[in-house]
Amino acid sequence: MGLVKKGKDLWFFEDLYSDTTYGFKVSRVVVPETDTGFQKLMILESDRFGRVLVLDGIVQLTEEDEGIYHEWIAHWPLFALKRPARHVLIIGGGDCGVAREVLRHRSVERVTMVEIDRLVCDLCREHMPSVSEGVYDDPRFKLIIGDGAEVIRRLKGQCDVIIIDSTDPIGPAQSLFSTDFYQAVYDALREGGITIHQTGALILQPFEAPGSWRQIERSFDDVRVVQFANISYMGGPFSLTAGSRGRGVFRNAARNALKAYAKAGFKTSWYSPRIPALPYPEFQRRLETDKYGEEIVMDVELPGRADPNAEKVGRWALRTCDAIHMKAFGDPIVAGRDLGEGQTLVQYVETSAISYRRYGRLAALNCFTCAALPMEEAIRFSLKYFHAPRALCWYLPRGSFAGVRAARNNTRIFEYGQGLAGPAKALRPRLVDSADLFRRDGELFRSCGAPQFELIMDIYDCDYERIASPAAVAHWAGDMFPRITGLKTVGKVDAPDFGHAKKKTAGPSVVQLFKGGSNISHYAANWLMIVVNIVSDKPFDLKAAIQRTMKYFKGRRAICWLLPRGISGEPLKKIAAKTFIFSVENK
Ligand code: AG3
Repeated sequence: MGLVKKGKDLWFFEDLYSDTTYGFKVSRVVVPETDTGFQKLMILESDRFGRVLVLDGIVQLTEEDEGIYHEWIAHWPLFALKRPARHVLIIGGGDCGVAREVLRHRSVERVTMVEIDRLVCDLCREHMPSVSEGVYDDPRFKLIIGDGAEVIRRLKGQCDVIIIDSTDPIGPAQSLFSTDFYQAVYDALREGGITIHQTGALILQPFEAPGSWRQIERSFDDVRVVQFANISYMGGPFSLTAGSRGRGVFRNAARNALKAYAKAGFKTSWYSPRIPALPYPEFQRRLETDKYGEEIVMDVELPGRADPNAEKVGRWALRTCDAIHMKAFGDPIVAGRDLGEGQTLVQYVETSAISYRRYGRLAALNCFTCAALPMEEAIRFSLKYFHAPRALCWYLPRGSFAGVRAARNNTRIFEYGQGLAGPAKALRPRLVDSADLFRRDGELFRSCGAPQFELIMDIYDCDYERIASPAAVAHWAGDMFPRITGLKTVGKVDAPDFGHAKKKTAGPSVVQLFKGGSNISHYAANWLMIVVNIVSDKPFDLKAAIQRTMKYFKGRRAICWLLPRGISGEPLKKIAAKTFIFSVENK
């Protein structure tokens, strides 16, 4: 929206979110929107907030409250240190608000600021002089106009604190939210050093802080989130995510801060070592949340003789979305109009998918959501829709960070329907050693009497660039995987862009149909994870399929399930005995 006329008045409305915004009355346009070559810059004036810096339609600071953000992002890490900082690196921060606060620390001998966009520096200096007050005259300050992601690679073990004062992970700052960049930041810190990065509004940008948390956790020895609220960044609680080089650094942070602040020789307006700035417990829980999503897998017996056609199944998928409060994305992908034996229908939902396939009188249904899944509602709805008396169900915690044992204990195998005990009497899958399983996979496929198998893989610690690229995932699903397994593809690989990749959250989905099966994957770029479901009516080399997939995505470990699908009328115990869970390490 940007600038909007309201009667005689001019208003500004922020462009960050597509479905919510905030605005203020503008008394003067100080710098009209200018394309800097990196982004669109505008400086406005308002009676209430003073001058306001806007980049790409998003408010970066207002004179009224800039101190809140700048004090917290600068003083929290600087006072947390065990020994006072001497060299501080700032990435971004062209308005110089962070540099101003850092330079108040007498111990600091050198502040290097790497800003990519010279115009941000120049225009802020000219039109918001109070923000950079004193900075340019301080001999300890050095400005480099350049790409922080490149400059950082030349520094090794030199910085005490690295502050990343960037815009959001859209536009020029995108590379500053990647695993490679965070690794370079780690390498540039000295032992005991701290980095801190702005990671968005905790409610309105729910994946940003958890995403950076996961990535920082990968390279750093410890992670913390600092929470504050200001006016400039709409949405209440806002986050800074910090990483330490060295283990006990944050443990002593609060004590160090009290002592160092008392000796600092200056007072702050917004920061105080007495305010712990911990995230609300719900946010902390979400940061440490141990799973990416949930899935309910159902085999239901279809009554009567008529087989549901694609329209009918398509409606089931859409109405399942309603039942579990999910949005459907795009049209269903169908292997054939008549949806004959073994042919698949896939409906994308917000970041995952719902799928259907029929074998004889059994419909094999999967319902995966990356949020919490109202499991019983999903099952009850499907039974009703297909007039099925009962379902054999597997409930799977997907992308569980807690390890294979916890994943096993949280997996449930049960029968659902009239007079059945349901999840209350659930069984667990068999935890097996992957090497054993790989040795006898051929025999497993043959002897278990299932028309199909489902291999489910949650692969962790993948390479960011690989899983963030829909083309790279499509290459694996459409070419590599069929080549490794010999499974026959039906149609082309489908890698739609629903805008998830841009949000870098629970990422895009990719589907490749097979003859008698499918490969459906979802990837969570920020969580460095890819979650995959492969269904096949033909045996294939499990070891090669899993290990080469892991190698392709450079994943370090995987939790996998193997489910027999389409078995009718066997006791639950037998089904559970044929359901395996195992972990695979990539050495
Ligand atoms: N940089 C952080 C701006 C964050 C805006 N994002 C948001 N509201 N979600 C500010 C630069 C100030 N030096």
